[in-house]
Amino acid sequence: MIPKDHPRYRSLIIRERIIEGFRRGIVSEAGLIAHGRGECFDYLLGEKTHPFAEEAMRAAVAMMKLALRPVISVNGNAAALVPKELVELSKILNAPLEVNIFYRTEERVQRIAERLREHGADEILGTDPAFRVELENISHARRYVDRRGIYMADVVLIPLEDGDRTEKLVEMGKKTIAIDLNPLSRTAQKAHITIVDNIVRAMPRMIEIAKEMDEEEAKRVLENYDNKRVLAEAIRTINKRLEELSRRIF
Ligand code: PTJ
Repeated sequence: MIPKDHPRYRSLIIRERIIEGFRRGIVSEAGLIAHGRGECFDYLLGEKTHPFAEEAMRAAVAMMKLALRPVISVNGNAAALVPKELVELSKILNAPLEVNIFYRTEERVQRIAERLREHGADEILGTDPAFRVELENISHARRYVDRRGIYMADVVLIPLEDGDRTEKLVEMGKKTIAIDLNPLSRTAQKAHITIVDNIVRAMPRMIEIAKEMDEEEAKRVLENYDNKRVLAEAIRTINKRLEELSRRIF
């Protein structure tokens, strides 16, 4: 039990969710490590949503609203941290959820799907071998995608994705939207839209934005969006924060 007055209460509660997800067979071993990396970048960002992330979230929602076949890719960490929000965003944006994991076991695919169902998901892609397609030139398990989902999608939301797959999706002509706390990761750099924020803060905010934004606004938002500028702003923000913190010491 984490005491509420602990200075790092919120971060520790989120960490507990990942550990619980690991115990329930939803999160992979590597998912625990990935979470630690995320925590570190979140610390550098001051554990809050910055204007550059808000801007990227608005562009992300706009892109999904205007898409013909948007899909939300779900891995172990995302399912452990924000299952309810994934289901809600999927329904608002009419974007199916597809379980797509890096460290693939059939059991974990089913556990993740079960968790999404517990939170109200009706249809979940990526679980039925009959619809499985193999992407070429990609060696690990994320080469498997669902024919009705990512394979056909024009826009894919990829929270906490690995670099190889992001590159592959971009190469296939898909618009990709990453949620990644590390603005230097290959995924962050390769995606068309990069939300440098914690998924636990980003998803609820994206739901709010999705409820408010109409098509006209979506078009305007996308026209003015520049991911390179947003990424550079994220890196500069970390840099400024570190300088400030170091000055406080000496
Ligand atoms: O469930 P699986 O098998 O698909 O595996 C999922 C992981 C996350 C293990 C897999 O996709 C992986 O290895 O990813 P990477 O390459 O470690 O990248 C994960 C990225 O997510 C890193 O850049 C982290 O900084 C970032 N990250 C971690 N936690 C969060 C996060 N970004 C946003 N919100 C978080 N809570």
